[in-house]
Amino acid sequence: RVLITGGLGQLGVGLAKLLRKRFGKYNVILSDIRKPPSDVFHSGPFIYADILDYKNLREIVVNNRITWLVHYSALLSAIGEANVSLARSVNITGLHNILDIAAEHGLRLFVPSTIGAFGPTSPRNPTPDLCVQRPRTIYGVSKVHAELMGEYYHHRYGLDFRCLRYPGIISADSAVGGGTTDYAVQIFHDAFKSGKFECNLKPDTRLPMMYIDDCLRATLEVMEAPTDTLSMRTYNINAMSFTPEELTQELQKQMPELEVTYHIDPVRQAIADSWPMNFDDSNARKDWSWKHDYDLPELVQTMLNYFGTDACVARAN
Ligand code: VAH
Repeated sequence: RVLITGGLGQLGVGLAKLLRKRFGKYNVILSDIRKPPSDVFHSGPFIYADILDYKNLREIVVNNRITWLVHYSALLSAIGEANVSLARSVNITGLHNILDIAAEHGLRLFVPSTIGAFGPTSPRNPTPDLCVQRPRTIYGVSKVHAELMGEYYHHRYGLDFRCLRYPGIISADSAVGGGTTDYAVQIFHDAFKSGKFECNLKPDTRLPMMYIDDCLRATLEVMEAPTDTLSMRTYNINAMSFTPEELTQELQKQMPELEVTYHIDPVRQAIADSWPMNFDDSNARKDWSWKHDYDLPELVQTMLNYFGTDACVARAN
């Protein structure tokens, strides 16, 4: 049985759908500290789980015979900078609880890391799996800590820890919250709503990005990879890198009326300028045959299909 923490964030509901298709509806339990929308509640098992409450977590793992844990609870980059103490307790103390429970009960544990686990002194173009990691956000620092602690528990206690460094994830049917890459999701919502978008990063800010379906498939693939194929426990995964300008141009091929202006958010710009521009994921491609499906044109086409291109063009006129 799989437990997903932080399940009501950008990725949890999509991952639950994928894993339920694979393992059966009642073998994947979604959890969060918020009340789920009714459609989520009725789509499969949901329970309240607070990763800061060790006893609550242990009860859930034992009573539901959990064998895999996907740990999605975290405060992301920009929101973490606005609340460092909460980010530290959720992203670090919460992670410690998860590690102890996973080791104690022999769970297979997936914890996502991020392009944000690198900093201004990391090589940025491209950024390899193994290099200097001195991130400048509490989010990045907490994710480097998660990588190091997960690998320590793997080598010291035999914990089956698996970790992927996600690029900025683009999704149509889930809201984003508190990230630096969120502009690349918001542009679609605003293009559909009003035909106008105000971007909070500079037009030439290049960041690694990935469509959500690729991200969730990579997560399932690495969780199912035979242990002896994993030469590492933490892998970069990559699909594409683009700038707001390139994304806008691709979008305007289908929506020429789309108007994009720029109003830079200095906090998010400073974070983006410290992150990788291109990700080297050759180890993931070598060890467990990682391959992305969505490049920029496919991403834009898929997102527009979701929002309904005709409606977009009509509204943008
Ligand atoms: C953020 N979307 O911007 C998240 C993610 C790689 C970016 O971690 O903080």
